[in-house]
Amino acid sequence: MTGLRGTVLERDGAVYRVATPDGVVRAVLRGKVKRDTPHVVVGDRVLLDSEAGSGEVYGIAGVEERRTLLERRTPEGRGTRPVAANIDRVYVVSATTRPDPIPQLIDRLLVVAEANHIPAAVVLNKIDLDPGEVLAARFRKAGYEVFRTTVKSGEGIEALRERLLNHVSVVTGPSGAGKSSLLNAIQPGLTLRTGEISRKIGRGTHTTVSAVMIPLEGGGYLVDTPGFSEVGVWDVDPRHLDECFPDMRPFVGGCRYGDCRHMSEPGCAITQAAERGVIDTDRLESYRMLLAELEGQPKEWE
Ligand SMILES: Nc1nc2c(ncn2[C@@H]2O[C@H](COP(=O)(O)OP(=O)(O)OP(=O)(O)O)[C@@H](O)[C@H]2O)c(=O)[nH]1
Ligand SMILES: [Mg+2]
Ligand SMILES: [Zn+2]
Repeated sequence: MTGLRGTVLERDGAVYRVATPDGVVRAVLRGKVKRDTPHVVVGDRVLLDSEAGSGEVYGIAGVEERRTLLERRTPEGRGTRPVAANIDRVYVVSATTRPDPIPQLIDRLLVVAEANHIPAAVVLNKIDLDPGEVLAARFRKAGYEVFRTTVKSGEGIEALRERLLNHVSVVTGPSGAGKSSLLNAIQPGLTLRTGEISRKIGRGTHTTVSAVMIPLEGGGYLVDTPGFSEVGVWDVDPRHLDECFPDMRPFVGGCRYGDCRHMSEPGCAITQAAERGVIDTDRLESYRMLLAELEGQPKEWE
């Protein structure tokens, strides 16, 4: 006898909310699954026991292999923690102002998506306060799809909603960028909590505390995540970091030395492309910062 299959929407302590063909049910991890997959996350496809136990709570009997996994670094900086599974698109959300955008941070989040082989796009929100055209041009030139939005007038929301349909997408980005506000604007009837921007530090106040997956009217899912205060890259082989930059990709392999790190080596095709203005020097700078970080960080086995 086989049980229900479903998708994890949210976790509340030890209890998971799971969407099944029979509706949303509550479930907890059973012993063996708990040992094999201690961190069941939003987006995980799970198999439930055929019958609910006491209090209408099902047991999670198995977790399907994940197609993709988005991870973040643990606050201690060592090791990673899964955030969401089976995501097929990442939207990096940044405000155009309040809080001030940090292009380098957006680059980092884009690299995390690329490293997980998940296509990524950029959302520049709060265009009612600042049009964000310069920033939009920076990311378009790098090869990313860019959405400019505001929840105040609703400009840009429809274009984003159309792209989200029938996909499993996640929004990520700094606290206060307006991720939850965007989701509320995209999905009528949704009432995710949104927070103020601290006057004192000019940053968001970490209003969203855990990932939650929202079924979209018309098909697809959208995952809201807490804003990151610190984002590291990890599990990326420094030798393949260049491939995580779509604007560098066409030049990878064109350097004089096969093991070129694109720092100051002679005959570097990527440095030359930056000198010609084909690649933004600012983006190359992001690459070099991340490379230094990756090469400096202790490996798992050290
Ligand atoms: N002017 C303006 N303010 C916005 C816009 N979108 C969101 N805000 C405001 O920005 C603040 C932060 O919005 P949230 O949606 O809570 O931001 P968040 O990215 O979910 O933040 P965390 O949950 O902390 O990661 C709130 O006060 C929103 O009202 C917008 O398009 N324009
Ligand atoms: Mg939020
Ligand atoms: Zn090179």
